[in-house]
Amino acid sequence: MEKQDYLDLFYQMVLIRRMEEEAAQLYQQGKIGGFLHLYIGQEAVSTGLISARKPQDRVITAYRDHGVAVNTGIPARQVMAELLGKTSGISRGRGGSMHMADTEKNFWGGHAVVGAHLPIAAGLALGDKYRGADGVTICMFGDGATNIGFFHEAVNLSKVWELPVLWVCENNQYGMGTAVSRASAVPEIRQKAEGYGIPNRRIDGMNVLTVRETALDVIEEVRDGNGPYFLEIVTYRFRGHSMGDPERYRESEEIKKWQENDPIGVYHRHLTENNIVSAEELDEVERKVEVEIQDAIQFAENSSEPALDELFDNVYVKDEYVHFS
Ligand SMILES: Cc1ncc(C[n+]2csc(CCOP(=O)(O)OP(=O)(O)O)c2C)c(N)n1
Ligand SMILES: [Mg+2]
Repeated sequence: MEKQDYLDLFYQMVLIRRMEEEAAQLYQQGKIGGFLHLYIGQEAVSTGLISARKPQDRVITAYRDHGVAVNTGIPARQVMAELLGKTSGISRGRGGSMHMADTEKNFWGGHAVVGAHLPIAAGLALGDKYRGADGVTICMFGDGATNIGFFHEAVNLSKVWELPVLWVCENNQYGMGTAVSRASAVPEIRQKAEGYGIPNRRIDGMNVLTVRETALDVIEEVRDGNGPYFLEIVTYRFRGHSMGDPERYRESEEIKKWQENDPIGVYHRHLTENNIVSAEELDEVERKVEVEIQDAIQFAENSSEPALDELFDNVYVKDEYVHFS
């Protein structure tokens, strides 16, 4: 990695963190409607993972998707505008927090129904295999999603058909207020991949370089035609499940313990202690992010809302487009 690559990973993680801290404020002010699931604490997962993909590799995830949107190259302005439901947002203000997507960047969303995007991922991968394309579909989902039928159907079929898909479980220890130990029959989520004969690994998700290096390896393994691979990435969300979660299911001591391993702090120490970049250079990145975030908020606030007469656009297929014969 060049120095600029190291700085870029830091930039992306700080951008996600600051963007979401501001989003939380905007939510409190009533400027964001619907749900808001923050990714704070998990930034190293999508940043490391997506830094390892090639442009032909597809990315698809659940509703905790703001970080993934940034990592796939969607500007902070368009993410922020989408959160505020504005036409300048990446989904033209129709999707909001849970439905960011940009297929030109090979980012296939943002999905709100737990587990429902896993069969879609299998379908994307089947499409690539069928056409002889060399893309890998990277499908991210939570630990909770692995207890749902969609997961088992999609993961099973991916092995039967040897699909080019990288399954990535972000094990943040909880599905809403339910701890993994109360919902999963096996303590390590990766064990579920064993049942389907899929090679797998469980790794530390608080270290962006661990995630990146592992992803570089396994994405190429999938690309080489070896069928699916399963990664369990162990991480933690520092905030509630969504805004307004009273968090009665965990102790503040537990949160504090994980915060000692804040992925941004861990990476900052790694970079400075190994003299890869200086603390001043990292301060400079943080200043740059601050300007970008303030600009994104202004842009979002000043953008217009979708017009009322467009309410049903893109909802129903118009008659003239339907040709059954
Ligand atoms: C099919 C379905 N069932 C229930 C819900 C409600 N729900 C939303 S998020 C969630 C927990 C999912 O946990 P996990 O997959 O671990 O993701 P995390 O929120 O931790 O990122 C549930 C049960 C839903 N959205 N869809
Ligand atoms: Mg979870």
